[in-house]
Amino acid sequence: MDDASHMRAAHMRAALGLARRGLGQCWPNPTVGCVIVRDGRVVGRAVTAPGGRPHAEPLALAMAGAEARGATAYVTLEPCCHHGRTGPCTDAFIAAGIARVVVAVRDCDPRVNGQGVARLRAAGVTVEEGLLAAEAEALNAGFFLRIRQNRPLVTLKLATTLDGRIATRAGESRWITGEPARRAAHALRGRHDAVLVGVGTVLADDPDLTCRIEGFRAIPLVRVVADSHLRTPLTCRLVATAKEIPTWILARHGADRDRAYALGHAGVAVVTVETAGDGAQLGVDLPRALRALAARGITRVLAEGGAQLAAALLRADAVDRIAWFHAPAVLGADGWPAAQAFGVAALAAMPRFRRTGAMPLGDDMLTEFARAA
Ligand code: AOF
Ligand code: ZN
Repeated sequence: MDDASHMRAAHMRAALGLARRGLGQCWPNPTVGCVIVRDGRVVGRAVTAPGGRPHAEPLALAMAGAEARGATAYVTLEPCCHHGRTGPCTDAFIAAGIARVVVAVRDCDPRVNGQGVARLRAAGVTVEEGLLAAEAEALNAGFFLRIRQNRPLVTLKLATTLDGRIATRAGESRWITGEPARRAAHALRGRHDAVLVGVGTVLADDPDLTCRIEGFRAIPLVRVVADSHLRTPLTCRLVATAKEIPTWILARHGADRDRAYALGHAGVAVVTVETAGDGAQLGVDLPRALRALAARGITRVLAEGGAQLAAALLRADAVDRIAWFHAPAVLGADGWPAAQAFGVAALAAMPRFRRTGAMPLGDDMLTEFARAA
């Protein structure tokens, strides 16, 4: 690589770093980073605002002011060309006199999908595509899945012993991993749109499911419970705080109406999901439940347990990534497993993943995986 391409990659990497800050906060929109460079100097930089608007480009342009004329803009996603609540980003670039736009990946939203690039070129702007495309694709994997497959990205979080246990035989589980790992788990919540648990976890732990890192999030994390028969107690913490923090329950079609009404009155959104055939262990058909979440705009879900939910997601081939926190401890076979049985007989049918990262956290480890291609 020559100096110029090093600099271009560095600017795009900076734009990706900005975009990363928006993870968990921009749904239903993607999080986009934009860096504007004039004569080798960064004159504007921005990320999509919380809630998904304004887009990154007008924010970066506002920072650059008159210096945008003749400058190069690095964007992690193709600029939009549709008329949303504000004008198209392509037109904002053109009006500001941006000379060159470097795009990491195209926006698969059918309103854009190549038309943003075409519009810029038609206006005489030089457009270059594909710089750090794989990184940009992975960063917005949740948004791309929502648009292309009508489902969000699912990250399964597991916190276990070395032998994959999550509680003693008496059900004691606090705490298997140490403080640094638990903080990292909260940061993980911070980068997802929603956290998903099975009703068994609500009944056993009465969790808050919030991101308890001060200042990490500008919009609240949506809390979702898979609860086919509406067994979530009206007195649990999730319901008690549902008016302040978005709380959704995924229930079977035909679940008790009075309970649905009472939960709704408490501020919970009860989302009913049709059940079909092998609607599986939780009674909620998970692929359909995930589609229901995507329809509401969710792009990134962190599934936190329990063992039934983990098994049902794995069986449905719905796990895209795994964040595995493991402590240097062993519980043995009478400890509770991280995933219930889900009927794998042949190794060929076993869900497989590839390792994408590993990080020590005190005595614990976080190992990250993505679906094997
Ligand atoms: C950009 N820059 O920062 C983002 C973009 O509802 P609207 O009008 O906000 O449009 C949403 C669409 O805009 C979304 O589906 C995606 O195609 C694009 N998001 N585009 O130029 C941004 N967040
Ligand atoms: Zn835009």
